[in-house]
Amino acid sequence: MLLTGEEPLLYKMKKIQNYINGKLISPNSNSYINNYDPSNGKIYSLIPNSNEKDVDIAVKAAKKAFISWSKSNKEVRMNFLIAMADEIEKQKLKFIKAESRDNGKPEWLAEKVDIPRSSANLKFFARAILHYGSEFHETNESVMNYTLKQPIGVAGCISPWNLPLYLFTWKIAPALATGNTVVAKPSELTPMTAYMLSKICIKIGLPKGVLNIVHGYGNIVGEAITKHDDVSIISFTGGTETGKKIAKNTSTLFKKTSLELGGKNPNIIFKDANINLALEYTIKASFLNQGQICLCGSRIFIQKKIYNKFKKLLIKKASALKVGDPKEKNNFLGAVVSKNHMEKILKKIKTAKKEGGKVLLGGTRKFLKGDLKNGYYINPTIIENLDNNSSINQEEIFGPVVTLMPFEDEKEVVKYANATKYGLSASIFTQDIDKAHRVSKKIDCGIIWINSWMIRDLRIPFGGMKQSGLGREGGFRSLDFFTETKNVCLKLN
Ligand code: TXE
Repeated sequence: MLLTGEEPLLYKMKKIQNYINGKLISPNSNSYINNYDPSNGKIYSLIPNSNEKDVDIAVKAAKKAFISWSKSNKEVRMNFLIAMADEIEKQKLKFIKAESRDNGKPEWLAEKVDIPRSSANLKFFARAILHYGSEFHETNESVMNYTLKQPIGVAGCISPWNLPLYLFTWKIAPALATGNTVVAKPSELTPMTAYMLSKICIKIGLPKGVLNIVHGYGNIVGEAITKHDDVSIISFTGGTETGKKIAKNTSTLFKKTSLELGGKNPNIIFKDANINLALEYTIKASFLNQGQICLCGSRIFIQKKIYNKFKKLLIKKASALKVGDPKEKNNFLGAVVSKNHMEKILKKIKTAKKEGGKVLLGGTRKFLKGDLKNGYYINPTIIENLDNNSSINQEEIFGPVVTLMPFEDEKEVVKYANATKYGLSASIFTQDIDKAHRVSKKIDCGIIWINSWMIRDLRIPFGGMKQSGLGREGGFRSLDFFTETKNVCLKLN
């Protein structure tokens, strides 16, 4: 819904601003989008409804800033990124509360994961740039080659709502560290912490135009960034359907593009697994962040011999999870990100039932009392009796909903695991290490965890196969992505 400026209550509300050319400014349209607090369904701030003109101004500023930023000493770039991270850490309480309010996630989760990872991303790439080398090839006694890794220009960084500042910094940090300038767009559902970061950039004196943050709708602002002639490189994380649209726009303009998209990840429990360990990780992989992580293990395959036992234990453990006020420490799940998203998840559960699914736990919206009565809460949901080919097992739900499926043996589970259009991640639980390696080799996905889930080392290649994405980021790969490779051949005469 757009705000026209007429509504008296909303008129006074906190307005987020774009950060362009070193300044906080209103959008060209002077219109705003309502920003909802998912915990209570109320509007609590306003987001710039920016358009192509705002993007163009931001790109021009970034293009100008590129002239000096691309030539700046890498220690200078490192120091700015570290200063950003230090400020996030200093203001961490404010950031934790803001992230939770904007997204609906529990505050304890923002404190444990989102905010520390955001500053860690900035520091990691700040330091990585100091250790980034390039290749040298000696062809023969008189011929040698050296490879330059040069900044490209203006990078477009488009990030989603599930891990807002975490994924925003995951993109802007390597882009800036390598000497590019950036036009970034956070999700219109969770713009607040990126806005707070823009204030930090002003505080630490980041040169104007180096980072620009344009808020607004994806199909307007996001699309304008991907289509702009002067944006040479795009890094995107979000849904597969959006990824397809972006790929269309960037491929005809030959822009370097990295896409981190959705997943329908298998979580495989063999009969010889350490059951307690498998249970502990399965609970997290199913319901952490309300199941809104691309790496969540939403298809749980359990070997037939332990199917009933594991199912019972999982239901018991999941039914003990509390859903409610994100501010409450004991709540494992908060609210899902938006009303639309909640309705989409509930609709998928309905479809699952129509397709013959038996709901073993949850399956419903949870209504809280008092001020939170209109919040977007969904009970942890476990469904069985669905074929791997059913739409529920093929489409990403991105909510606290998992399905259980029995399997006979290794061969069968590998077949099931690979039978989706996605290929992002998988978890394998077994105490037979040979089997774990064998199965890892056969599963078509970019990231595999053995006896664990979502342990992240920022140096590893991160990304998906098939429709889960294009390219890998992480460590020096991110620095490779944000640079152009140029070989220089020298012949000594
Ligand atoms: O994400 P979108 P949505 C999945 C999840 C979810 C589905 C849709 O299944 O239900 O995607 O979610 C910007 N050009 N994931 O619609 O649209 C948008 O403004 C350029 C998985 O909320 O992909 C936002 O900044 N940009 C996922 C970003 O893209 C566009 C995380 C992501 O939004 C655009 C989120 C366009 N045409 C959702 N349209 C993951 N893999 O982590 C939108 N955007």
